[in-house]
Amino acid sequence: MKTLVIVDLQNDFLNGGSLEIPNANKIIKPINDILDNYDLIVATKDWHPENHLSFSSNHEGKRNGDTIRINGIKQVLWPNHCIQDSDGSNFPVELDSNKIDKVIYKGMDSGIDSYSGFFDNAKNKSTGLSEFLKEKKVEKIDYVGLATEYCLKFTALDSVSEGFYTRVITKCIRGIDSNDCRFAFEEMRSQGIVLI
Ligand code: VGL
Ligand code: ZN
Repeated sequence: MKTLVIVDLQNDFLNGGSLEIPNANKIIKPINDILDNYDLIVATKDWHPENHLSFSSNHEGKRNGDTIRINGIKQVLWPNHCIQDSDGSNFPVELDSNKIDKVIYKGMDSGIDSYSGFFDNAKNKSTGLSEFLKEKKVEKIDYVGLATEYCLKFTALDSVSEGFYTRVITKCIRGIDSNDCRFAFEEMRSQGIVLI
């Protein structure tokens, strides 16, 4: 079963969004163009409550980009983004989202972030993605989406550790910081992820 996972392709990460990623809109058309190559299309959605710990607005005296440490886990602070049922959490209208078979939600627990589409950042709780894919007998997965050095990377790394043959389609991803993206590419490659 040819399977594609689209990571966090949501308005808040796109042009004009609260956590806008440079040139992110450029991946929408190339993603639309490959959708018909797949038998199964899954999308993840960052899906935060308003009181989520990753929002700097929920920490007095903190600003976007600051980092805090909670229960031993480093947390970058972000602008409010992808709040449940807000327009910023929606797929962009330009995406052929009618072709998506399953949406996996993550980041709902106000006390912990979830960059990966598989597990929260403490690796304590599954989102159900791995169980869903294994039930469908999926063995190989291609990944596209946002952001290269955060949710895309952590999702792909967990994909490998869950035993899936994992590829990332590089023309269909974008990141926040070009240096961090270079490190992310190296890390993904070193873990056996195929970058195409
Ligand atoms: C993401 C920062 C905060 C992502 C999500 O989708 O890469 N980045 N929440
Ligand atoms: Zn988030």
